[in-house]
Amino acid sequence: MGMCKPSKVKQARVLLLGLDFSGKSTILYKLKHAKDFMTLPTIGFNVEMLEIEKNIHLTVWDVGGQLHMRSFWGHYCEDTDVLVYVVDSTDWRHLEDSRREFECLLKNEHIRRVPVVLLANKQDLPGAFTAEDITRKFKMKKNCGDRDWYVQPCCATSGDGLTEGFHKVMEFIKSYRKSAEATLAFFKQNQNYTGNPRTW
Ligand SMILES: Nc1nc2c(ncn2[C@@H]2O[C@H](COP(=O)(O)OP(=O)(O)O)[C@@H](O)[C@H]2O)c(=O)[nH]1
Ligand SMILES: [Mg+2]
Repeated sequence: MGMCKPSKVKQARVLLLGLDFSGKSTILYKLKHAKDFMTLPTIGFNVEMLEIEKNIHLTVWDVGGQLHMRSFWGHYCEDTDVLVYVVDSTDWRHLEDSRREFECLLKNEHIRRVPVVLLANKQDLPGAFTAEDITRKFKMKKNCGDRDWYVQPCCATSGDGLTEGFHKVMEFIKSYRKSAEATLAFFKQNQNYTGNPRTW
């Protein structure tokens, strides 16, 4: 009887959030299928597995951003490795709303140390705020504290900037897991340790 080889595939979980109409589902399906998709407003959530790098499977949760859905965002935070927050860089009317939701999200205890990639989407449209504008308006330095963070300009419809954004996601996942491993090794010496850090 043959022995099963242990799987080399590693799993990580990415939470894709942002106000409705910011472009989350377009980003998800552009990355998944490399082509344009007609999106409909997301009722509830979409979830897809992406393989940006070989043998690392990202489970990406795209949760609806309508007002009534935002109160559920917190329920999706547990076990998250990276938060990807999408902003419609042209929607100056809702930018403050988006920032407020973002700040509230960062306070969730499950993602207290989780790295953040903010995608400043819709850069193809005239009058879009730049990544630098968004960095300033979202007070990234202050709000993200000592967690890893990065702001990537992108255009979900053409795909520009998405590869760069998700390479940053991969880089953050690896360093996040590495530091979790170090934490685990340190605390394993302590018999009373009952935590469950996110190691591979
Ligand atoms: N011009 C432009 N339109 C975009 C871009 N990203 C998304 N959209 C459009 O914005 C609308 C909302 O996108 P969707 O992915 O459904 O947003 P979601 O509610 O955040 O999932 C759709 O009509 C998309 O085609 C972009 O980068 N540029
Ligand atoms: Mg959607």
